[in-house]
Amino acid sequence: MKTIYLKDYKKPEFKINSCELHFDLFEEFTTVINIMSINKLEKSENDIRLDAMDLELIEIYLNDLKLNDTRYIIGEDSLTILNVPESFSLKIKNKIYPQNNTELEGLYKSGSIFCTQNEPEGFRRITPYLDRPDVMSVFTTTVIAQKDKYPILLSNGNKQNCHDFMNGRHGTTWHDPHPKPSYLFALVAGDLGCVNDEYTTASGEHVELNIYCDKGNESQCSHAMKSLKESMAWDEEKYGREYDLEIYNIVAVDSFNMGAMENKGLNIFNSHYVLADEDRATDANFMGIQSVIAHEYFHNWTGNRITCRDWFQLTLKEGLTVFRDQSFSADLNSREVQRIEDVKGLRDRQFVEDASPTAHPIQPNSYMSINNFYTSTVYEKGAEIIRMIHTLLGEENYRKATDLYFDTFDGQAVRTDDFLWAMSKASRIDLTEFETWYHQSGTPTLKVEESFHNGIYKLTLTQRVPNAVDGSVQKPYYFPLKIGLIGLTGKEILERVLIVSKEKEEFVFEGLNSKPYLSINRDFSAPVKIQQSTKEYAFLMKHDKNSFVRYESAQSFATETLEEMMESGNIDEEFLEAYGYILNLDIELSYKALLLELPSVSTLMQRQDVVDFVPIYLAKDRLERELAALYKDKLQELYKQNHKPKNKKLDAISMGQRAIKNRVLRILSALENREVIDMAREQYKESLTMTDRVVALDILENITSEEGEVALNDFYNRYKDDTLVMNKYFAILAASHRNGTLERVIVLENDEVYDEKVPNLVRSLIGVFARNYKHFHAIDGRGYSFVAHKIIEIDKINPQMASGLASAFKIYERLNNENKELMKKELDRVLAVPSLSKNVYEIISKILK
Ligand code: DPP
Ligand code: ZN
Repeated sequence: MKTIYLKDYKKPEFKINSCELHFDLFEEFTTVINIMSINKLEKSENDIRLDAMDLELIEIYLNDLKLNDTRYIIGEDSLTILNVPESFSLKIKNKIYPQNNTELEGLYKSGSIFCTQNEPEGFRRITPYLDRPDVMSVFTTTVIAQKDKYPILLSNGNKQNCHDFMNGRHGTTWHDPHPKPSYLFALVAGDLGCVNDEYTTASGEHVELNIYCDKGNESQCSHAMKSLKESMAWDEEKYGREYDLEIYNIVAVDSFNMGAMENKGLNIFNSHYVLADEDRATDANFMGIQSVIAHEYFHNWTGNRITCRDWFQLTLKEGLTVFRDQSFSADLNSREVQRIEDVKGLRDRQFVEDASPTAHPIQPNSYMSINNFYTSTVYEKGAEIIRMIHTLLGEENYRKATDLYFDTFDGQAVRTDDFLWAMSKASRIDLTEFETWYHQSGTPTLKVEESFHNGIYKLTLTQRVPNAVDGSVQKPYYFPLKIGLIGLTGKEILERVLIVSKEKEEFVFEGLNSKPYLSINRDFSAPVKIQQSTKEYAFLMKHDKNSFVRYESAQSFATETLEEMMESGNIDEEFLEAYGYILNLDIELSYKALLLELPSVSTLMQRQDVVDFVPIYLAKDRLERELAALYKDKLQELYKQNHKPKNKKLDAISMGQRAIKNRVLRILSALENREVIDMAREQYKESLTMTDRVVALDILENITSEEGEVALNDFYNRYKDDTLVMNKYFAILAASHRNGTLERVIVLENDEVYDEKVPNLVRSLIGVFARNYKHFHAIDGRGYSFVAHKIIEIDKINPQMASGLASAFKIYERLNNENKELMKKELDRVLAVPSLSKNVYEIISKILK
């Protein structure tokens, strides 16, 4: 399979000044007419090679003259027109089959709705084009369809006109004045419900806001609409960026490969990130909607107005936009909880990726399928890199620098280097050494050594940078490290941002009365692992004013306690005591819920040289039981204080109460006794929120068969007509630790609600099962075999979905021999499939290398 390299980048040879598209949508097929006005750029070839996938050509006209087939060549993924003049118009008519498109790239159908997904390379499945982000053009689009079935016809930009035709068909023309690359093109046609609102920009422009969804779901769009308006206001205030069209449309569809897509003026969303009410969505779902709505909106400037020169630059728009949406969520909600959640996500997914054979820099230098690079490295680690720049520059300089970035590059397709140029130029801070973060992979470890003599405290930091995947040695990083020093009584002595740039660094602090306590990597100022021999967790949990380090200390304490248990069987009494201390703290409840959470299996597994899951569970289960038994009364009291089953409000206090109460219930459930079963059963029955219901359901499923069954049946009957909610049902069953989980997953595949063509459902059932460490890695090998079989099957339907599932095997190299052997057999089997997609091939071949 072909590998594409950044070093081979060449500028486009042609410019597409305008692109006029006509879509005639029918039930069996769609015809597309594409009229482009094209100019040769300097040094252009005589032939123009357009990207085209599965092209069924009807006719081509060059400057109004029909071309015969000696004037063009149809290749496997291209259409080449021979001998074109300096400046010409090209009209191409072709036929496509959206109804049969299960890959969900290009134009396809989600249920009865026509919709598109063109990032990164879907547009070439619609019409021949220079389908690359650095070719930007002005689009005018006419969509024609049968009026009763598809009353709503949408595309990018502003609406120009509508026409009714004699035969029951109608058409709408849209014009987008902003030049854009083809990956931002979108089209929707359907019989949709709509929620309408408006927004007035800071400079007084009125914007019509619409959220479209399946009819009947309109009442579930209000949170998304509120989030959209909050995002628009935030971007004006924080970045000085206003919206730039008369209309902003969002459409929710059920079949969507990704979370959402920022098409200019016409965002298309996975309905998971739009639809919500308290009865159907959890608090986490509501937060997810707020952040994804914001993310796609923020792309209007960071992604659309300024886009990427090529796909190797993906983090230019994604890392920056994730940083922006994280900052937005922190401003609107709890800053401390937001930061911890972001770091948790980074460590559970990105750190794992960074330690695997698919590790790559945030700006990769090669790929087979660019679809495989929409990763947590490009997104979440990318956001950490922007956050470090923000820390290095400070708020004021950062704002000057983003202003300069927008002023300089508006309307262009640029590189991460251009972004760094603006950051550096406006702030006068040299970022040359910092650039390493863009080009290296793997997570560095920072070894911390301390000494204290005669009032002088010395901090010695040593960076360990892992080799790249190909074995090459990598350079030390340049980064900001925020630290605090705390006195014996718990009083803060100082807070500093240290600049670490060499492999080994020393920092000296003079005039201290005694050896201070070190609070390191405050707010997680750099995405590194800390290795420290002094253990001052209990002290920091009590006295550190930095909420992140307090959390981190609780996590590290629990992690090391569990590791000690795995090793010797002993439980550290001091940890149990510290846990009791947190239980009694009077702090924000969502934050408290995080402090009480034990480290994830993923966290513990990342620290093992050879991964072995069983001792991890056993230790975790045992520690939870100990804590539940020891603090039973306090836990029950906390539960009672905060269990408000009739309160479904979404304010911070109500959500905090639900968070702590459900955390407590989960801890108590380790006791697996009648009392806790009754508590969960009651909660399931009486609570008005989905947040409470799924926690109760999950607990019942995991600790009882009888009550679990009753609750699951009730849930099924209540929500079976709502596919979005049914994802939760599938996910709870697929994640279950009870015996027989695989058998039940296999039965569920035949459930009438389940559909292998819908990515959300596949992710909820198969994807969640592949992250069920207990059953996926079961040593009879059936978990591996099942998932491998599904990858082969789903690859034929939707390669992107299949390669997503293949990620579960990334842990291969680090497994114990027994599991490794079992996994290898399955990976070999997948790789031997003759028609394997490049998506799956790329992931599995890297894993096996
Ligand atoms: N560009 C999209 C997003 O991250 C993914 N298709 O928002
Ligand atoms: Zn994005």
